[in-house]
Amino acid sequence: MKHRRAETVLVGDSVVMAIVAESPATIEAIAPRRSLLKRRSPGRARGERPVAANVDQVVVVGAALMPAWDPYLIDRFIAVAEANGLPVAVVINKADLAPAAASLGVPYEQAGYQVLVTSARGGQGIDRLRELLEGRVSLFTGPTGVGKSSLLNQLVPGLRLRTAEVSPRSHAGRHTTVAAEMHPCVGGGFVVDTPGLRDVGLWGLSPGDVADAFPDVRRHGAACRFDDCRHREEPRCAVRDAVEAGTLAVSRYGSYRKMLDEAEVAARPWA
Ligand SMILES: Nc1nc2c(ncn2[C@@H]2O[C@H](COP(=O)(O)OP(=O)(O)OP(=O)(O)O)[C@@H](O)[C@H]2O)c(=O)[nH]1
Ligand SMILES: [Mg+2]
Ligand SMILES: [Zn+2]
Repeated sequence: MKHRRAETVLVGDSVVMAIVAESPATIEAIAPRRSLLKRRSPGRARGERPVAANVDQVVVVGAALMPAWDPYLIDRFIAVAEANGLPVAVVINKADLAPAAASLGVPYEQAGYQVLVTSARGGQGIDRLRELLEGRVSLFTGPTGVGKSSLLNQLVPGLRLRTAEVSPRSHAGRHTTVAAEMHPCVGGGFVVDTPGLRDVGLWGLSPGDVADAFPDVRRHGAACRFDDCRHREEPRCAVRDAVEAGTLAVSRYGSYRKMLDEAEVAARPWA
């Protein structure tokens, strides 16, 4: 396929292989994909980068501490999965370092996401996480150094993915995982470990796509006065009301506004 410059084979693809006697096996075709996760290439303004095929759900992992929980970054990871049409679960790892870790999950629970509080060190939440993964293809994503590989090492007996201490000075991760890799789970299903990112691009989501990538904003927005309300300064905006009432987290609303601004700038023809 490489010689024919056909489509790139991705982690998670089912392929047709030709195995002829002693010669090396070759991939002849890629089976139709039931899903495709892609995001923007770092640096390149509008290039898309496919990450994995046939993923059933995206598990967005953050650390309660070291590195500190970053709601905006987490919301961006969630939005990329939503924009790819994939279900999302949120994991708050390193709970052993932060007694109040569970409170970080409130904005996502309000949004309707399943939230798991875990510790790859102490073992907290690992059984529930294993249940979440059973029988499905799950992709772990999130910032670098939050413990994605460490969690997978706890979940899958015999797996020894490389992990590394976060920098003691900056508390930042070190980009230890360098490529997406898929591994079988015990209860059936597969997990895909991916390299952590410092940021994740939105690859030219239109402003309308941004609203769609925030199911909680969309849900509250159904009651806005104007059908085309973008939930900024418009009168009788049900989304702003929800923020005021505490049913939509300020952080979620702030992330939506920032990403909407970004999408509008990117959509300008001269940008
Ligand atoms: N205290 C504590 N440390 C953890 C936990 N999970 C992971 N760590 C540590 O955090 C550091 C980073 O863990 P990794 O598993 O390499 O993180 P990662 O998310 O895979 O990072 P990248 O591959 O760079 O994306 C390692 O030193 C782990 O031992 C946890 O639950 N509690
Ligand atoms: Mg890793
Ligand atoms: Zn509105």
